[in-house]
Amino acid sequence: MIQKYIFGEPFETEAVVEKIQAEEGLPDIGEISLKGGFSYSYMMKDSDIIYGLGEANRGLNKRGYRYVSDCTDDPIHTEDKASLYGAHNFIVVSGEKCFGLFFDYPSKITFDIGYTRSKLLSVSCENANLYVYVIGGENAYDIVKQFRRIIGKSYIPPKFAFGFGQSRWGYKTKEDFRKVLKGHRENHIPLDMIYMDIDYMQDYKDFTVNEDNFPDFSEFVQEMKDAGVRLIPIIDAGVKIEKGYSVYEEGVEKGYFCKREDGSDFAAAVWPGYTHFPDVLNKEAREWFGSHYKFLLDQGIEGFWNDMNEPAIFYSEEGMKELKAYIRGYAEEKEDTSPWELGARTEGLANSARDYRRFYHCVDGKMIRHDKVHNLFGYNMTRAAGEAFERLAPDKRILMFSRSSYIGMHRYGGIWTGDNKSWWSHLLLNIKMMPSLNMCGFLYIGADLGGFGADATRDLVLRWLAFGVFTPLMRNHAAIGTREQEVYQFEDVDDFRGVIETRYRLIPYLYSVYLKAAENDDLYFKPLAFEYPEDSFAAGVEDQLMIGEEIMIAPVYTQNAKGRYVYLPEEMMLVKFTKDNCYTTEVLEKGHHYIEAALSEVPVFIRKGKCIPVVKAAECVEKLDTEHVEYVGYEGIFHIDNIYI
Ligand code: MIG
Repeated sequence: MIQKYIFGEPFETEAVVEKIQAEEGLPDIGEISLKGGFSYSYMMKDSDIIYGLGEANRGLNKRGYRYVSDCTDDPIHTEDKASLYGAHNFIVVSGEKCFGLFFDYPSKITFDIGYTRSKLLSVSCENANLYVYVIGGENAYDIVKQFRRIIGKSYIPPKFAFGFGQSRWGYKTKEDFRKVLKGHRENHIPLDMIYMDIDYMQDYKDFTVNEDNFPDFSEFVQEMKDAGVRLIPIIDAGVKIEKGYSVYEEGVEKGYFCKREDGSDFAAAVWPGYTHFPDVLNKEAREWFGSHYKFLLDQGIEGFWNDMNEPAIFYSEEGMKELKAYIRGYAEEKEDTSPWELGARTEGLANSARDYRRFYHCVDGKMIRHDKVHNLFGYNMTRAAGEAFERLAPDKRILMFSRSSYIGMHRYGGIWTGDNKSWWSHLLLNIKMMPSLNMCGFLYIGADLGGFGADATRDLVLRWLAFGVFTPLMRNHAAIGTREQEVYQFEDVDDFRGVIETRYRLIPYLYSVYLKAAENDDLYFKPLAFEYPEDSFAAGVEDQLMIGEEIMIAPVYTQNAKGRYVYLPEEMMLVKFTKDNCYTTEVLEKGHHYIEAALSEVPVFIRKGKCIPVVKAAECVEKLDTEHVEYVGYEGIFHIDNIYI
């Protein structure tokens, strides 16, 4: 049962697509106060678990901390951070009483989940203009599925997007891309995608390609495709201000950029220098921006990643002016001011709340200040692309994922979890975040495997890839200036081959699980508690995940570990996928086990009575031989009509 409540005059985010009649009065669970904004409070029982919040920090159970939905480009995801790139305001209270809550509010909103007071769940925001949905159901799993139904079907990527992707910020020339291809093909490590980061563009201009490096871009795209690899270019939010650059000139002429209060186009510096932001909340501007993806589609491109769409701002013209004035004053008059203050002001230039109040969107003829709808920018940039693909390539699936997002965007693309680091703790964070994202509709998801910032180690990359075998998006990505972490750069590449080949052996199975989840508003990754609600130990397990209806995974995420303890909520068959397309099996009793796993091995636990289809690895998805399928697991029948091979 779903109840909808209206407070004030909410902005239509279009997160929810099902028409629901609004209720009179207030929800009968918890309390609502409209004094000085909006706040919802509920006293949690000791045993209540709080699920949800999608792309958020810390655990699967969100209890014990506070989270702020406020899409932020912050590349240092330490434990104390309250905001990441996404805003996913859906939670489920799971205990004696079970209910879900969705706060459809496009600006900053705080979830204090037993942080200020250990039993108090409090959700608050500045303006009391929002929709609140209260979702009843038998249990947390049921509530999640009902929520998923009202927000509409999740995005489905093309099948090649289940292959392995290699990325690094810094690849620039054809040779850089050919080197990656060669590194994989010569070492017989499967590869389906190479990502093009900002350096493929001409001066970081969206929908351009560097002419010197790629004088014949479509031929190069084809050359790669002939070798089984798709090039996947990045698109940034800001459009470079440059005379003669058609995207800029059109946007100015048509009035499709975000404007200042005085009607002039707002300028924010990002990679290209000063840029304007396309007003993707404005329907016509969104259509216009989306149409530009055609430039790359026409050259054979079949996938994109949308970046910097919080939107990230290095500094604005106004911010720079203020800083300069401050420095002048500092030098001349304020010698007693702390130099730290000067540093803080410089740092505070980026992604500043002041800048987010300096520009406006035009929605249905009304000007809306950006900060009031801040969390919708990435969503609508990706929606621009998704809607354009429906027009430009209606019969084709296009790969699309974004950095910033809001619920609703899951219908148009997936997400990657942004600038993590080559830290073991971020591998664990990656594991815990996946089911939460699924609960909010995002199915095509993954983190930068091996870690984006900081220097990776060989064992970290291997362990992270072994988890990445199961994330729909399986991409190794790293920042410029960090240690090279392409898999063929390391010693004993056959270990890497073993892990990545395991992914390819499982693609028919994993893609099937994905399609079923997308079609049935279901989860791809589930917490153990969703499958074993009666098992009180399983309720607390956060580092093992259920996938589909057949398997459980328990990734190793500590350095130098030979394996790890795994809890089996029922008897299961341990299948260890090993190098050279081999595997071993062993049936294990319900309970606790220490499971060893070498760096090249990928353990999978098959549920009692189930089995999964496994094929032989190939160099790319298209070359998988799906005629010869082996069923691994308990003897029995895997319903053929349920797999999409
Ligand atoms: O300010 O395009 O999260 O994946 O490599 C950094 C360069 C901009 C941030 C993305 C990252 C990408 C990087 N971008």
